[in-house]
Amino acid sequence: MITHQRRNADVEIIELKNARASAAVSVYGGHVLSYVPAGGTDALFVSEQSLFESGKAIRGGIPVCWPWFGPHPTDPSLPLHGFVRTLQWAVADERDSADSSEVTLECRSTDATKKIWPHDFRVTLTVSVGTRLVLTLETHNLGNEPFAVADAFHTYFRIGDVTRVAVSGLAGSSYDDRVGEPCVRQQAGDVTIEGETNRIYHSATACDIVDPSLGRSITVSKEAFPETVVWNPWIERAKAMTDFMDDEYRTMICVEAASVGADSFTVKPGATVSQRMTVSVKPT
Ligand code: TA6
Repeated sequence: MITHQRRNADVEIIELKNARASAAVSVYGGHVLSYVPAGGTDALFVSEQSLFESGKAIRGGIPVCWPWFGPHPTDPSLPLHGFVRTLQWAVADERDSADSSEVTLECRSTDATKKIWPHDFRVTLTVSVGTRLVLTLETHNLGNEPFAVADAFHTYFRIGDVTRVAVSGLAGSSYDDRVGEPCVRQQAGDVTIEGETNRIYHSATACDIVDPSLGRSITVSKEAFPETVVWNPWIERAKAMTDFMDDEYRTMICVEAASVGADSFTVKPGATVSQRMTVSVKPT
């Protein structure tokens, strides 16, 4: 079943529900807010203090960072993580069956987007909800010039206690450490969180978020995303964020499917690039 509701004047929510799972997707931002496998609890975290208003990014769920990740490479006055997470998207298609529900959202270039990024594009996000949550992002170049894109599904996962979680799958990978002086390090063993963490792993391997407090393991796999970003703001940065509660750093971890830095990609005129992230949850 697929139903539409309005949270407020800016934010329309699509609820998808079938025998396998339920989910909620905001048309504003093209943003997945919730994924609950049947009999389980939400795999995604959304801050209780998140704003749901035009011009502000939703804090939690799955923000789409596009067409750049982090600060704009040359103009720091432009928004962090690109601009599609604060655009109104449109519903392009919906499909529903007993075991799977799917919605496709799209956003296109407008005069306003061309003022900050001078390209003609169409981006589609297909959210497929069933035994797994599958997000497919397609970047279409509708213009006459190639353009470069860096992007990410900046996924906030709900966890029981960040100090007890281990992220496996990244051992041996090198990463850019973004806390303190930027440097490159090598991951030894599982990733555990003991302080502010902001790392870009050069690894496309699937990761497991092993969470003994909630008794589950969440697998994140990706196609055409060469990097995995792991982020937790920890105590001081959590306090500094006005749309995030001081103690919420304990119950979230971002494990992001990303294509950034040297792995930004070029889309030729008329071409489409497709990328995918799959999330599955199993009890442990
Ligand atoms: O992915 C990690 C990161 O780039 C951090 O540097 C951090 O600030 C975060 O994303 C959240 O960014 P936002 O713009 O949503 O506050």
